[in-house]
Amino acid sequence: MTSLSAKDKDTVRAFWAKVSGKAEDIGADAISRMLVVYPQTKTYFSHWKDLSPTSPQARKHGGVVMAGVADAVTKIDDLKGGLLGLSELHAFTLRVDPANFKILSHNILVVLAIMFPSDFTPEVHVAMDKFLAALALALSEKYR
Ligand code: HNI
Repeated sequence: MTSLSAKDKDTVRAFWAKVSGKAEDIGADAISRMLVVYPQTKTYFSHWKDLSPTSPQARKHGGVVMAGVADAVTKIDDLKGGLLGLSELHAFTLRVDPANFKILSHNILVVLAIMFPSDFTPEVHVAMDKFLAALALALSEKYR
């Protein structure tokens, strides 16, 4: 995986500062799309009452996940170290197949492109893609 350059990190921080006020909306749409487009991801949320795109639980979980992304932005210089606890939770307690981290990252990128078409330049696209890939890798750290 290509690592984040100092410039990529600045780009991620600046873009995040612009969009973070909409974090819950971004997360809710990304989770809803993930459940519709990649229905195999529904297995992890079988305890929810409602798995539809308008599910209040999906909305709430979108906010939770994006709070995790916001935290990761502050730990961008050491994602592996900074996210060990969250990795451990997903590996040992939630037992989420790490293939799903890539799927969610893709859905987050799609939503960012739709919600912020003028800010989502190719430069922002590549920096956010690298950041989400590094985040997914850091979350996979505790699996072995
Ligand atoms: Ni994830 C809980 C962050 C990807 C399934 N997840 C959390 C929590 C955070 C979080 C934060 C709450 C932790 C706590 O309670 O202490 N998850 C993230 C981040 C990503 C991610 C930052 C990637 C960008 N999680 C995924 C993926 C899946 C997933 C891809 C499955 C498809 N996560 C879960 C489940 C829970 C969870 C399941 C528990 C939620 C619940 O309602 O029980």
